Amino acid sequence: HTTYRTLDAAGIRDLIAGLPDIAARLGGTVEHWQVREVSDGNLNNVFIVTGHTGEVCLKQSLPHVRVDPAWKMPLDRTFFEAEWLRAVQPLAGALTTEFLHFDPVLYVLIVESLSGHTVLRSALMQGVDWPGVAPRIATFVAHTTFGTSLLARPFEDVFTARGIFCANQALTRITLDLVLDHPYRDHPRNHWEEPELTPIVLDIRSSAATLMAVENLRRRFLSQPQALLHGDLHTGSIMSTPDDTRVIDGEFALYGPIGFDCGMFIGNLVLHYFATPDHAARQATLQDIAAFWACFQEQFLILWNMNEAAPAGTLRPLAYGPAARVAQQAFIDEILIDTIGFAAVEIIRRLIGYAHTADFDAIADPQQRGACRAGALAFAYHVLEHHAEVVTIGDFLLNLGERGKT
Ligand code: SR1
Ligand code: MG
Repeated sequence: HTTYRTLDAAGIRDLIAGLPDIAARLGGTVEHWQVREVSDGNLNNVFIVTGHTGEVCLKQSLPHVRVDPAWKMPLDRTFFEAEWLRAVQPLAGALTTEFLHFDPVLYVLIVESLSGHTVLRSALMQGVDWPGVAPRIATFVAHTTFGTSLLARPFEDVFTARGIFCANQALTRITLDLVLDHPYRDHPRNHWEEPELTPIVLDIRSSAATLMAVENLRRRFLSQPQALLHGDLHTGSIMSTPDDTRVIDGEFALYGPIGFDCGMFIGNLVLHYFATPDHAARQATLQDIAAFWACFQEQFLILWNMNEAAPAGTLRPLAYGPAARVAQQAFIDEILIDTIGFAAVEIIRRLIGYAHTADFDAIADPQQRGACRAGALAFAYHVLEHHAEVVTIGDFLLNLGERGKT
């Protein structure tokens, strides 16, 4: 293939017919391969290709945002997703999908298919209670962030990786604008249905404390390259069964503050919390958030203290004992402060920005839907307004639990 073209089913069969390993995985002959489009996200075309003995998932970048052809976009996002998968797979193992192939002309990425799994957001909306998911995501974030940081790698390796992901500028720009800028000003890409959100939006935009918290978060987003992040770790980027959880869609990967990935995940659990009137489901979500944070910090610290395993040239601990533990905990506490801030901006942008989520769509009554969305927005506003104060995950959950009662 010498030039890019957007593939249809015939083009996909043709491409795979020329890839012996993938063709063998599918089994049978090319004319029997079934190609089913399952595009769901905002950016790319996604297909499941099924053969006699196997199945793969094929993703192709478009020269524009999939849901808005007028919004032009470079094609390179599947390249960054392929690089992200190659970087995190040795660290996360079966917590992500198997990389199979990348075509640098067609910008096609082929990965293991997960057709037996459900997108976590949809599963949560169907009312599942899968307590294993949050600890697995915590394991994923702890291992991938620690393992790509200066704590685990010589700076030469980290700087090289940063050089690759620094070029993921189109998608970093999307995050900066859609998550950390547009919701805080009058911008044509913002939208919301319910009038009860409007006074809260106006309060947010006129609160100096809130706006300064957002300014601080966006400086940190761009200037704290602590580790390789997934960059878009919402519940639509996770596929799961009760026992097996995979993180997918790493196209927004960048080096950034570790709390960004933690915050995106927690922010989306909070959206689910407010979208679920059921008391037991809300309690389960509070437990998921608590379990995520406890598991993340425990595993990150275990990895940090496995000094013998760290290769020479990394920032291995020089000091041991209680004072060193206090310093490590201070690093974790800083991640928590980022996490809580990024969770709040994620909640806000999903309610009043460009890209909303489906969580609240299940509420049929418009008044109840509006009240639930307003509850989530008011909570995120409160979190940002008080972001300069010292926070613990306990305070965050207590506040969430109190607001969830109304
Ligand atoms: C134009 S892309 C909008 C959103 O979809 C992606 O999944 C990211 O969350 C992005 O912010
Ligand atoms: Mg995505």
